Parts: sequence; structure tokens; C-alpha cells
Amino acid sequence: MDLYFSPLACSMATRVALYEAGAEANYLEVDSPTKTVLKDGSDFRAVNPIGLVPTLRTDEGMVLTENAAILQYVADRFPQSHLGTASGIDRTRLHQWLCFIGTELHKGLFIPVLDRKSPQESKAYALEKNLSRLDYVENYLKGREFLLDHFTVADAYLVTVINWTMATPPIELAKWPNLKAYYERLKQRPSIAKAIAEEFGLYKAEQARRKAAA
Ligand SMILES: N[C@@H](CCC(=O)N[C@@H](CS)C(=O)NCC(=O)O)C(=O)O
Repeated sequence: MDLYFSPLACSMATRVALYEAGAEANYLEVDSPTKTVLKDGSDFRAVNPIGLVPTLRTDEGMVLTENAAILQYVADRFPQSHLGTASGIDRTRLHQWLCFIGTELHKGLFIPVLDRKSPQESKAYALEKNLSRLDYVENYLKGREFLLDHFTVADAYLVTVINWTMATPPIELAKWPNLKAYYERLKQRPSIAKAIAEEFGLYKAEQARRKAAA
């Protein structure tokens, strides 16, 4: 299995899921601006024409894209890890959270605020329109350990997205104490601690490369 990723990007959720599952995988770093696979200098767009991570190549050679799909694939592929749920309403709830995180938080709130090229007006609009989505998560998490009744790939995705608050000063996590406590708690989880530590190191190396090339 090959996971194409960029350091600390949303692809980290799949890394967490693979660590949770104890799965063997090759982690192939993509330089996002140039869409180059660092290991061999190849063009990532030959694998995924829209050049987005995560992209997963399965052991059977199928190429999968989109966080929600890849995360559910990993959960199904390694059922003993209990990263997903049984079919029925629990599966629907899992799907609901993956879609919410992917659309309302990841793309609706964080990307416009994080993107250096996004105009100030877009950042302000995203904050005005979508910051309240965090109030929703805050209320939901009251008295809960996880999004569902056990750790799932949705938690791996939520922690990955909330981890970006370290680079989005207008989104002060301290304003949402239940969410902050959830994030701090899950960051101690071995799979998440390992993924953040490794990808933070790669992120710093990536920043140094960019600085040297500028
Ligand atoms: N809809 C996609 C979005 C994935 C996405 O936005 N990936 C970002 C990293 S968090 C990326 O690859 N950005 C590079 C780019 O925009 O060129 C999914 O859910 O997988």
C-alpha cells in the first residue's frame, strides 16, 4: 500500500489510521507546490491528476482519492482495528462526521484561513460564515471521549484538522474548551503522537528546502 502525503496535511489522518491498524505501507511525500514525489522526482499528477493528497494505492494497485473514501477503505480493510463501524445507522453517523469535517471544517473554514494566497476578504468571510461550526463540535463533544462510541477514522480526521490551529491564529482553540480537551487528549494517543512528531519533522525540512530555494 502506498500513501501519498504532504507533511501535516489532511493526509495525516490516513497515516494515523494505518498506524492504528498496524498496517504496512510506503509513505511517499509529495512536494505540494511542484507536485513532485520526493522519493523519485516523478510527477504526482500521473498518479492523481488533480494533485491532492491523500492518495492511496492499494495492494491490488487501485488508486483511491478523497479523505472520506480512503479513511473508510482503511477501516474496512483492517476490521480488527475497529476504526469504522458496522453497517446501518452507526455507519451513517461515521459518514456524516467524515463529510462534516471534510466540507464544513477542512475546506469551509481552515483552507481559506491557512492558504497564503487566499485574499483577506476570503479569510474574513470563511471565519464569519464557518467559525460557528466549531461551536457545534464543542457542544457535541461535551461529556464524550470520541465522535462516536469508540475511536474511529473520523477522530483521526478531526484531530488532523484541529492540529492546524497552531498555524491559524484567528482560530483560538482555547475558546472551545471541550474541543481543546479532546484534541489534547487524543494527541497523547500513540498513533497520533507518532504521526504528529514524524510529520512535524518533515514539515520543518520542507520549510527549510523552500527557504533555501527562494
Ligand atoms: N477533497 C479532498 C481535499 C484534499 C486536500 O485538500 N488536500 C490538500 C492538503 S490538506 C492538498 O493536497 N492541497 C494541495 C493543493 O491544493 O494543491 C479530500 O477530501 O481528500
